[in-house]
Amino acid sequence: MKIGPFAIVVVLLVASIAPQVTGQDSSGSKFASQTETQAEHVQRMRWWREARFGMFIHWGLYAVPAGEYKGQRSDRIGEWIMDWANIPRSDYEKFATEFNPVKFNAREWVQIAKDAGMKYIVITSKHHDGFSMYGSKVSNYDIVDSTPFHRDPIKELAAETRRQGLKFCFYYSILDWHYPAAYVDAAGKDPSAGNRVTKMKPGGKEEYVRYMKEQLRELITSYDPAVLWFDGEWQDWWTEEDGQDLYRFVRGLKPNIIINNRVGKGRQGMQGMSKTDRAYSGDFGTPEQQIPANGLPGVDWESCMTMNTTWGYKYYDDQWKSSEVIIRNLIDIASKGGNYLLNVGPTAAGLIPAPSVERLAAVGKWMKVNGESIYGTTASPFATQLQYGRATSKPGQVYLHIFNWPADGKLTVPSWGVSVKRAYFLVDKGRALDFQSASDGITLQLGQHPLDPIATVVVLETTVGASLGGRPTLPREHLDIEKGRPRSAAPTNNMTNLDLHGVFAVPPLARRNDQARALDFEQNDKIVAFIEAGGITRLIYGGNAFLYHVTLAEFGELIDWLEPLTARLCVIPSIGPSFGRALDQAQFIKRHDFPCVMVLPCADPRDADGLERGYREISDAAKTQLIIYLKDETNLGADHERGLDSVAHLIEDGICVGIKYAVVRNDPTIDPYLEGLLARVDRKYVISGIGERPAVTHMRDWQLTGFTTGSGCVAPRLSQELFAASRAGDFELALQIRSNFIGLEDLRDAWGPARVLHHAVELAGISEVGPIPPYVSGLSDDQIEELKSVIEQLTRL
Ligand code: FHN
Repeated sequence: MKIGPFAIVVVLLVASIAPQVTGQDSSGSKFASQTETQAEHVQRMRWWREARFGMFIHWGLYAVPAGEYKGQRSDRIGEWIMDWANIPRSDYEKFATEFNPVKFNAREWVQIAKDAGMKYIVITSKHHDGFSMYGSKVSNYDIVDSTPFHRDPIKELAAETRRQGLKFCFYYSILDWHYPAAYVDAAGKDPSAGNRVTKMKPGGKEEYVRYMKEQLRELITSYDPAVLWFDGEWQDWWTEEDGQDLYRFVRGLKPNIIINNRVGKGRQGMQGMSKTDRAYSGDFGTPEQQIPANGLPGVDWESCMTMNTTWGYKYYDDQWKSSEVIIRNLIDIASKGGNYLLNVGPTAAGLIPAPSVERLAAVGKWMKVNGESIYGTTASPFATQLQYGRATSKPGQVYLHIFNWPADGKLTVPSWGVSVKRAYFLVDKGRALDFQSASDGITLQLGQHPLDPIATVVVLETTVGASLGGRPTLPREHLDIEKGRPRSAAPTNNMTNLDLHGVFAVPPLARRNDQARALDFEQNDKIVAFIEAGGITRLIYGGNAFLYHVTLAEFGELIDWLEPLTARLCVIPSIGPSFGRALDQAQFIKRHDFPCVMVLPCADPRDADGLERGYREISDAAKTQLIIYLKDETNLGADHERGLDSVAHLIEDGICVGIKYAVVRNDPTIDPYLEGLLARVDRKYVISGIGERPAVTHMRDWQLTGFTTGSGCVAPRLSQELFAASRAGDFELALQIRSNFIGLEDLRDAWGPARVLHHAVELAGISEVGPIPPYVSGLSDDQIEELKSVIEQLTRL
């Protein structure tokens, strides 16, 4: 066996760089990527988003000294021993001769991960020490060529991971303390030792990038990883452009691979999320050893964490987290819409330390019973953190994870705009829990003792019978025959404390391209899925869906299709605009349980008193409360003041729970009518109702709660970001994001908002939309051509 100098074989390659386009990645920043529509992006990220829990494996030569070098120990992380013990390269290389993990057993490792409930494994193919843990053809400083082991554990692990149905992924360090052209220029440090920052000899970086690409090519073509988890990108010689180039190179080799944001320079330190001041590369944020305070709607992120205080094995580090802490971390992270990448640091003999195995088994025991409340879930629907635990959600279910059991066995759950049909312990689906509903939420009777001291999961079902195979099993007397649902004490709807703080998408309505122009719900599902994937959980079906012109029969179909969505989304249909039509439509609404309905603005004969009486009758007929849509100062009649008074009355009496304010102003900072409205009603009831153009001004200068958006149906993530920036008070960023929408908003204002949006969704590749119903005509070919380029611009962001 040959001992140093270890050779690095550099192959000059013809880099196949794909065309440079910009896009917006799910780590919140814009990125350079292959041409990928948002829908394709959603598809590529799907498995990862549903997985929620993975194993990180830091294994390498540093497991040989195991945290001690010539009697020197440190409380620093073990895999950095070449740095903190100032070990010159030639000395560190000697660890390879002692690295012989004969006890390594891929089947056992994968079994431990699988039994813990983990869905993917990310292993260090090469860490900062530059040692390749696989058989590399471009370096013999690897486990096959330079250790007595002479086996390729990565090959065995990749095969076994697939055999047991998990996803196999790689960690790869951009920082490489072993690369010949790299050196350390720091006081007291050996130039060939490890160090946080290294420098490159002239021409060394270009050479190293070629070497890295050759290693990544062999890693991807030989082992087919599902994720590339880069690290060590903080070197001064590494740039965002390098990151974008490497991102493209890797996606060029495997288009559906997922790459973390440490490929480029976007990461904000250990907080891990990407900055948003420009385009950054990467598909997800990487908080390290921490969990974000709040989730970030629409942003993919994964928190990586050690089980003790080191990533690489240190024989004396026994500061192990308890399994309770680990399980609650997993729940906390899932409740904020993130993934948990939990680390193990195997020994040089090839064993995962027993304390890790024990804790993973305990996590697995909990996941065996409660996995459903983690996998494939999305973030908590509640506006604020629950004091007694966390929540995750899925279509038709919200999972409460109770950490702190209520002394009196009663638990209050705040309303989130959706009504609860049934509640039960996840471990005992057959036994319904009693609960009382009130306007601000429900109170559950849980009983005296937790079923699991770490986290007891209660399921709140928001669609009758979902967990019992879809058929209602409740006794007839419990069923409100007319509504076909449990007779609950709750008022007819639960919008009283509607949370208008957010983005409401106002989607178009797809129709079949046939004589009948029937509503096409297969395509409408796609539009909803796309909007939801962008992080928007609130929908208003109104003008953009041409509800002014739907037939009553179509309205009935639409309502039947919308109702199941209410289980996971806040869905608001519209009725009217005329009184008679609204009353007819109310017959459909009252049979379902929408949080409220919006009344389309009336341009027919009307006056304030008449309208107020009409709205009260409509609300009563529909058995729900209303959002009033103000598109013009005369919508409430010629007497503006009187009109605003009537709105104030309707709010006071709980008939109206929100106002969609959509009166267009050239300068929305000057708006006496809005001033008059806000002088009468609390601004928490008023939402900016005309898309991104005035939204920032409305939220900044008028403190309106949120905004509705049509264009956001084509770029939901961007709308979410505009809202998040505004909510955070970063209006400069919000205005920057807003600027991306102006192109489309201009065309919508010029040619008709709903008309343009209808075509825009199809041009964006989100769904087919079919014809626009009569009374409104489609766009001309020239207009569509012009719109196409605007959409291409927006959807690439
Ligand atoms: O320096 C590395 C460290 O060794 C470890 O790999 C962690 C894992 O995320 N990342 C770096 C520190 O940010």
